[in-house]
Amino acid sequence: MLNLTEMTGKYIGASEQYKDCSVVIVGAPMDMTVSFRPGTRQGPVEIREVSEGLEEYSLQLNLNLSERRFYDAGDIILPFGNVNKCLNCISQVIHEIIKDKKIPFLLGGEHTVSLPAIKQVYSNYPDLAVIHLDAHADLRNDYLGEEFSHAAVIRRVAEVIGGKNIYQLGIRSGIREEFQWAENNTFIYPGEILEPLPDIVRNIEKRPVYISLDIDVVDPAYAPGTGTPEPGGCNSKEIIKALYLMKNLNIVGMDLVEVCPIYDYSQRTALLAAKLIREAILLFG
Ligand SMILES: [Mn+2]
Repeated sequence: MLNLTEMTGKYIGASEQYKDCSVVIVGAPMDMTVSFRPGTRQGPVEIREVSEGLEEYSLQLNLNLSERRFYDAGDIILPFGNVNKCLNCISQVIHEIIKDKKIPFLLGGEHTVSLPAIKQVYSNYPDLAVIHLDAHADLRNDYLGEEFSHAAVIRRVAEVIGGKNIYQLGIRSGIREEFQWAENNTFIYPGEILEPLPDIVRNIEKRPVYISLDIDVVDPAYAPGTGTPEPGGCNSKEIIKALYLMKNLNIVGMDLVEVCPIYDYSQRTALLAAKLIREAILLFG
């Protein structure tokens, strides 16, 4: 049974039993390589806390969390200061969840935490496709010489799973080289999330799919609590709808990263994240 840290608050409606659950929520409170404003290590705790403010029932889906069995394993204990060791710790936990034939829902933390998670999921599902929702391309070769950085995470993922298995949506920020690289190496849809999704879903509906959702894909007006906000994004309703458009996909893993509570005075970012997790549990659990 996976029980990583003692927790005061779990995600709303989480089961006490690991064994029978289909989805396992786990936090990766890492924020060491961020390029602008740190603080995402508090993200997982905050998302759980505000989840208490949500109903367990989703009107749009006509489903209740009590109709799904999911477990909240707490946060992974990370040796801060050593990026490689942190990524290894995350890798081991995701490995365990996958081995138990469950779907990991990883809460960041910075986006770098997606790399070990996707690698582990990919090792079990070699036909994996990744849907990457983000304001930033995250395709830099390195950031200030560091190859393991939240600004380079999708480039690292592409090196493992092949860029043509990655669909990048909502992207509106990066350096020219990233977009040139994306042209030839990934499927990128700058600035758009809803328009390209139906076609993408049709293309990958027979494959296992991992969703990597950087909360900064949403406009800072709706999600100000993040380390690298970028104006010009989608609204809350649109990002929720994006999940609904993916309802027929075989989701085998997901992460939601970059929620940064110290810039989230109204808690609206964490609340949006908590709602996205609820809908994802109901859709994919
Ligand atoms: Mn990102």
